[in-house]
Amino acid sequence: MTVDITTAGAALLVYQYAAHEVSMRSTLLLPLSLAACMNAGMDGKDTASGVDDSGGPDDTGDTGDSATPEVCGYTPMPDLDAAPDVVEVDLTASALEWDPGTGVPLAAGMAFNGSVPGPVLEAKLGDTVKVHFTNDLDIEMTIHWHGLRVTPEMDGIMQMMGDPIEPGESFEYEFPVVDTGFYWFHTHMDTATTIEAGLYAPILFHAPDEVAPDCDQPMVLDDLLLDEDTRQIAPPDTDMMQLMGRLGNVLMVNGRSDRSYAWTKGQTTLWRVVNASNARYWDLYLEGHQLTVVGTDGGFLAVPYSVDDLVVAPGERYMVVVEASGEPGERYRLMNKRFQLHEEGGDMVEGDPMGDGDNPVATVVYGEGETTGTGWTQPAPDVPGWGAPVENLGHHWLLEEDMMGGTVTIDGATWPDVPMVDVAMNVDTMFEVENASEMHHPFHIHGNRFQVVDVGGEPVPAGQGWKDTFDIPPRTTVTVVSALDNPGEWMYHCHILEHADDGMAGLMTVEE
Ligand SMILES: [Cu+2]
Repeated sequence: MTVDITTAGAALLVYQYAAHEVSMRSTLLLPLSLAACMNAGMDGKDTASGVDDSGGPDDTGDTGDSATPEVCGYTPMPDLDAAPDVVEVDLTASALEWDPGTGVPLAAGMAFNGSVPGPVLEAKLGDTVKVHFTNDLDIEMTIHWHGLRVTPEMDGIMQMMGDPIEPGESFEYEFPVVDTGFYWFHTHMDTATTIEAGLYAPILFHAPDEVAPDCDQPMVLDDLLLDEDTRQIAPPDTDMMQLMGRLGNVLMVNGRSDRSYAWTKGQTTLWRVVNASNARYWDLYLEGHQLTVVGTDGGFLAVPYSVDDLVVAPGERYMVVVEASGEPGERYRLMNKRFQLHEEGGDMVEGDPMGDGDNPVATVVYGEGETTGTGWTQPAPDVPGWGAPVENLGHHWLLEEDMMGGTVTIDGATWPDVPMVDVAMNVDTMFEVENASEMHHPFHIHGNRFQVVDVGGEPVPAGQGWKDTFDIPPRTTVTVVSALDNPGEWMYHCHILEHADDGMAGLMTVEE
């Protein structure tokens, strides 16, 4: 008689998962903040232990085998202020050798508060956020609160702050919470290197009436380009590869290539997805499940919609509800489809180290039993009022490739020579972004929020959400509208980080 190793392995898996299920069941019944405390360390902390759990590639202790699926949840930064309407946190950027799931810690790794992604900055509408930031790295840096309508001085742009934050120095960031939804923060200097190294973290701002779903899970997507032999971050590519968009050869969810998540049939999961990749557009689907988009960059939608797969451009966010319709004991892979970054038949060769196929990026593992869940209804949408172009054209941007210069220009120039755009505050204003190049560019505008109303001559249905980062497909013009309620001087740029670092950026003044 022979022992079926596969079956034995499965039995072990079920046994290990049963232990987790107890804590997960409790999580389902707890208020959000307490659940988050219980789950502390289930998320980012794992990645911070890269040095001690680097057992090498053969150590399958926490690999995609999913021997120990993680309980849903996230780690918020501890609030140091007892006042109910103040969230005060300590934030430090430092060097950290973290393991992306290859078993080899990254010598050039960096992290916020010792984890990748950094811990969640969590607050609610109306709070005041105070961040005591310390730069423990040996490079100058700033932090950008991506998507938040803060003041220019707090926005992490050196020109508006005065000076960057020098090594060893501190900076006090402070801003009111005027937006709800899912955002992220990251460094804003030498971004292709520092965001790649791990300096990014989620921001979760709750609406006052928000009811926690059974599972509230930030999902930070990123890819790393590692040297095949050393498994260290590869040295800079050729200029041409930078120009084409540098795609990585390791795909990570929440800082690891081997995440697995424990689910119970019947639960409602809210995935808060952000793409922190340098250049990669992700196209996600979960085997056997449907994804329902309930929110975009700037909060919840009036009309949620279902998709088979979800394209997320660098810098963009989506809030997605996934009903746990799988079967107890089964596993389902979260897959990424290859996204064509360049136009089909374009003048550039498409090159993705991950190949042409679909790649597994994480696993959902169902425990035994079912739950009816706590039920979840999304908070009221904060709906933009247009749904169509408006009369007043603020600016028409033109994005063009300068192959000779090895760069992508905006209005014929690169930073800091792109002409200033001047517009008036509190006026419904339309902007057109014309992409005359052969590749996609994710366009990010700081300081204000926008609604996409037209893509390539096709009107976008009303009821879509707020956006601060939107894809401009090749040879396409995208029209967005904003009331521009946040005055000041704001940067706008391509969120392909190599493009931004190379000067695909400009400034817009919103006059009071
Ligand atoms: Cu670009």
